[in-house]
Amino acid sequence: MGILNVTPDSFSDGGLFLSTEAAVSQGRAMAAAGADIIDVGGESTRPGAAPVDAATQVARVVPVIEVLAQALTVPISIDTTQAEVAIAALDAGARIVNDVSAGRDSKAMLPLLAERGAGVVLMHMRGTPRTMQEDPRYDDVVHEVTEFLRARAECACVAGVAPEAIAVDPGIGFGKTVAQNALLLGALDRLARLGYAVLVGPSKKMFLGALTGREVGVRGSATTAAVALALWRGAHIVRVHDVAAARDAAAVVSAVKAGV
Ligand code: PMM
Repeated sequence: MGILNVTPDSFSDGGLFLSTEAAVSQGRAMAAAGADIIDVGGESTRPGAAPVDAATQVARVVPVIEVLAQALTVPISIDTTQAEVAIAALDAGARIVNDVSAGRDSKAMLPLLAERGAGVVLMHMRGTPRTMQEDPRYDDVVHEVTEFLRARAECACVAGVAPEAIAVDPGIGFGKTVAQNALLLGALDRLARLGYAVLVGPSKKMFLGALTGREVGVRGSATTAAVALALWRGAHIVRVHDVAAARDAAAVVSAVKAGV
């Protein structure tokens, strides 16, 4: 899954793809590099970020999705927690909703996904982007995140979403310490045992900066290492800025997996 943030303030690519032309060209480039999904977002969820209203998100993402959905064969996902934005994105040609609130922000979200037959990513987050990094505590982070995702996936199924349309995501960086992020990456096999597709998004995140001492622009190698470990541990989808590097990591992991 290639990341396409049509935002002025995302932590890594904020402001780079704010014009429709720049965003479309980046979407095409990621598909050419081997992305299987393009994830378009109009709201930054970096720590401390303020919410962006639905109309602003729609104005940012819909023109980009309209062009990419016509131009590409790979599905487009919309990174939003707002049902209003999801409707506009699905109408424009998106087929998956990446909801970092796991259907908790908008009551209308899960019924909408069921009605439209859309795919969905349900992500774990502690608090909100504004507050989530204020002293996150868990007794057993892997257990708590897994049980949260089990419950949210069950809610989605009760609302009528097909189990095979669901991916669950531990939410790397969303209300977790460096150690908690590392524990979750190492335990993706436990998440996979829930029976849903597993998605993970470590790309260039702060915990990789903490582990390597590197600024956001030079976290590529650390990201590739995290991607390889995630795939080895059973992730089915990795959400990344650098699609070519993730593809290379996936090729190596697949070959090694085939041999064991
Ligand atoms: N991370 C960001 C935004 N959306 N969605 C999912 N499902 N998983 C993530 O880890 C995730 C996400 C963080 O911001 P970015 O778009 O700048 O990477």
